[in-house]
This record gives sequence, C-alpha cells and structure tokens, in this order.
Amino acid sequence: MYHSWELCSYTSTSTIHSISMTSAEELQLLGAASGVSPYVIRVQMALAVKGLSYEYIPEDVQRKSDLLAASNPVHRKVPVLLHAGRPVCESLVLLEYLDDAFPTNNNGSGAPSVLLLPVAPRPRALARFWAAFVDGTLFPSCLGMLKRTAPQERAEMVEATLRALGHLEGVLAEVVGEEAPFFGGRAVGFLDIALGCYLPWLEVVGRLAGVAPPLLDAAGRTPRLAAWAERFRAAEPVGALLPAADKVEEYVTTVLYPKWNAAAAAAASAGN
Ligand SMILES: N[C@@H](CCC(=O)N[C@@H](CS)C(=O)NCC(=O)O)C(=O)O
Repeated sequence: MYHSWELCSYTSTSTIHSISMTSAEELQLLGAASGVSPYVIRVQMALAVKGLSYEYIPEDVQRKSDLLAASNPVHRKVPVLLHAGRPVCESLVLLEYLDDAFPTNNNGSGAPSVLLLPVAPRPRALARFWAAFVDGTLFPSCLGMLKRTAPQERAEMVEATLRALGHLEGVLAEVVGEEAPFFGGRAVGFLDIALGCYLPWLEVVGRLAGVAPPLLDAAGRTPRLAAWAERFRAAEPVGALLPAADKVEEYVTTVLYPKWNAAAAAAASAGN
C-alpha cells in the first residue's frame, strides 16, 4: 500500500522530494537550513543515488528543535535520518545504513538497489578507511587554514591539507582508470560521496586562505583529484546537489568567522 506524503502533517518549511514511499519506509532528513553542510549534502546525495524519496526538514543549528534534540541526544547535530520515525545519526553511518536498509530497488521490482559501498571486504574496508580519513584529517586541517590565525599554525594546516590530498591522489592512482572513473568504479560510490560533498568547501577555503595554486591542482600536485572532481561535479544526481561556492563563502564569513572569533575571545578572557 502506498502512502501519500500529503496525508502527513509536516512543518511548513519542509520540502518533500517525491511521493512514492511506503509508510514503513518513510524517510525524513533533518538537515541544515544553511544548505551548505557537507554532512547533510552527502546523505542527500546517497538518497538521490539510491532513488529514495524523503522529506527534508531544515534545522537552524543555532536554535535546535526539540525534534533534533530528541533524535540525536548525544551530538545534537544534523544530519539525522528518521526511518519510519526512528532516528539514525552520523552521515557516514547513514550512508552504510541506506545500503543495509534498502537492499532492493524502491520501484517494487525487487531488483537490487544501487550499493554505495563495495561488497568485497578489502575495497569495502578501504572505502571506509579513506572516508574516515577525509572527515577526520582532511577537512579539519582544511578548515584549520582559516580557523588558525597564527602564521606558523596556518602554514602547518596548509601542509597537513596538502599532505592529506596527496594521500587521496595516491588512492586515485591505484583505483581509478578509464574503466573506473570514480573511487566507486564505474559509478559514484561511498568514498566519492564522502569526499565529493566537500568540493565547494575545498575551493572556498583554499581561496580564502590564499593557497596558490588551488588545493585541487590540475597542473601540479593533484591532477587525478582535480580531474575526478570535474567528473564528480558533472555526475548526476550528485553534482547538482553541491552548493554554489558563493553560498559556502557567505556561510564562512557570516557564521564561521564570527563563531571562531567569539570562541577565541572567550578563550583569551578565560586565560586572563
Ligand atoms: N560527524 C557528524 C558531523 C555533523 C555536523 O558537524 N553537523 C553540523 C552541521 S554541518 C551540526 O549539526 N552542527 C551543530 C552543532 O555543532 O551544534 C556527521 O558526519 O554527521
């Protein structure tokens, strides 16, 4: 039996992305109102690749809703996916969850769904390893280029970011070829999405930090990554979900800089 989205009561700001989901499979994504969260966007990418319909509920992370607090009481962060009302948190966990929870196509044919993670144990483990590296090493050092104000610390963050990108360039050299243009092989997969969601951020942070040549350096350090980024941006349905660089830049200047400055001022006054 199909459930019509229109029958449910939704917050007025939510967006319904399709109407073909059974109620047992009902999906709602608590996302960020800013529209630039790489973590939320990667889940949207995964849902789109798998052809899953969902309702998008934007959260103002400065004024978190009771629903978010109840759904992710540990971290109180987005994204949270509500599957038939039950929450699942953490973006990379969510990508795996979507593979596990939707092994068959949503069109009723019973055909296998597109899987984001490789099935074979070794490539599967490697995809998870590098995705954790992207979140735990690449992006923190990348943001650190703006967050740190002392020149020496900034330079260290630039070095760490370039080193991390160098590792990923090496991974691409091993896995990507003409037959397999993506980390996931012929099609965009888990690691493509885990890294691809950061592309506008790498562009904007590199520019604001004055890194030249750009972090994804087609002519120099990272030709494979730069070419992969172009393919990812052009790939449907994921490319269209990337936010414009201007939007990310506005978020950095109007939200992150003030937040970091306030934290630095609070730390300085606590040290006095
Ligand atoms: N590791 C988490 C990170 C999620 C995250 O940092 N979400 C941000 C939005 S980009 C958030 O909710 N921030 C609110 C806060 O830090 O209070 C994931 O992958 O889901």
